[in-house]
Amino acid sequence: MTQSYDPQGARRVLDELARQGRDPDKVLAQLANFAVETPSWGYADTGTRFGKFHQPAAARTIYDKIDDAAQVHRLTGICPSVAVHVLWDFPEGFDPKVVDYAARAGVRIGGINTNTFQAGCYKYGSFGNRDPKIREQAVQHCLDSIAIGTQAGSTILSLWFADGTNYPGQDDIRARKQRFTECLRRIHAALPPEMTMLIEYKPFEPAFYHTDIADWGMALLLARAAGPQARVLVDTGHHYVAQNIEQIVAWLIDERMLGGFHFNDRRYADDDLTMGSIDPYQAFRIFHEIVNGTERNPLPIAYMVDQSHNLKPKIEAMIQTVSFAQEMLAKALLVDRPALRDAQARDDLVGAEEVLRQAFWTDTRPLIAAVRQRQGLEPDALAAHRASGYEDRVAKERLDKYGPPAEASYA
Ligand code: PSV
Ligand code: MN
Repeated sequence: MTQSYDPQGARRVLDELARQGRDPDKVLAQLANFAVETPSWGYADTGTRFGKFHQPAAARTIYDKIDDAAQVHRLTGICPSVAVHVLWDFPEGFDPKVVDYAARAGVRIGGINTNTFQAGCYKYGSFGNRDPKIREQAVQHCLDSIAIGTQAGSTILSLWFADGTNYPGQDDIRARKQRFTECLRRIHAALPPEMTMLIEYKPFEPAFYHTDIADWGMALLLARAAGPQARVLVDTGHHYVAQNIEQIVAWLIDERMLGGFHFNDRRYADDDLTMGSIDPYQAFRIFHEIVNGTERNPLPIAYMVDQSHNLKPKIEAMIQTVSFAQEMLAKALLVDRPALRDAQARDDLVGAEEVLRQAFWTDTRPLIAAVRQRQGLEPDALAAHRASGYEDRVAKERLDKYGPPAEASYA
């Protein structure tokens, strides 16, 4: 089913690097040091507004989610942190015991994701709400999230707002923008120096007429207005289908304002599908722009996954995603940049595109297997996970411990 280790395949990629006059060890180190954060909510049961299909092995508590994230890290070696969603993971309030638990499991708490979209009071928005009391409540939630981040040793506050309106005329769009600016400034003022605040955009859903932070330009303006520790977060699913995401990435890097990613794939909108399952070439082009823009001028970028796997086994889907991301980074590192610049300088369109295609069509899976072997890991993380029996074991443990979810049917 999956790829076994092919030392010759790895050798072929290393030879190509040597042919380009590159240091293969440096590339191997870049791949080993790549880190992708996985989301706690990607291990739990989720559904659509039409229903939920439960999985017996799905994580129920933050402790289960940490265990699952640790399993992904043990097998891939590149997922040392897990993003948390304040309300979903700490419904009874934050318990600092979680931090030690994560450390013992071999991971740490990563991005702190706020939730100002679920409670009934946010029906007409949070930071954009006309009612100052609701805005105050949303600001307080974000300040509490900063405090959680400080206790958890996290350096990322990740903000996504569902705010918007459903009908023309429902509210004053400019007034809402001004309320957002003011609230974001207040949050920014409370950030400890080591914490970055990421502002995520999304064109629609749940708002269907206008969304207050609908695209990267709006997020960029708000981040600039908020303060120097604010950056833009690009969720790959939050774009219209025809949009050129890699250009957005290139521009944000050039502005030094790209702070992080939420990786996933989509066919229609925010579908939360496994990264690369629909359009691997687009993911490659995004990594190409990252390498192109940061090779000589490094930029701290938080690579995170934001996927909800309704149908696939959750840990398997996560392993697929992070392995894919590492494979795409390897392809982007393989791009023969001097040859590309040369072809560009001669207006050789075909030659330039062929440089990209050459890298894209090179199978980097054996190289990732070699990186894992150097780290003392199994070369094929997915096969190793399947062979480990982890899924069956935790399914049994979780059913014994919690019983089936009230509305679940596994038949
Ligand atoms: C919204 O669609 C989003 O992308 C934000 O990042 C949320 O925090 C996350 O999904 C929750 O699933
Ligand atoms: Mn997201």
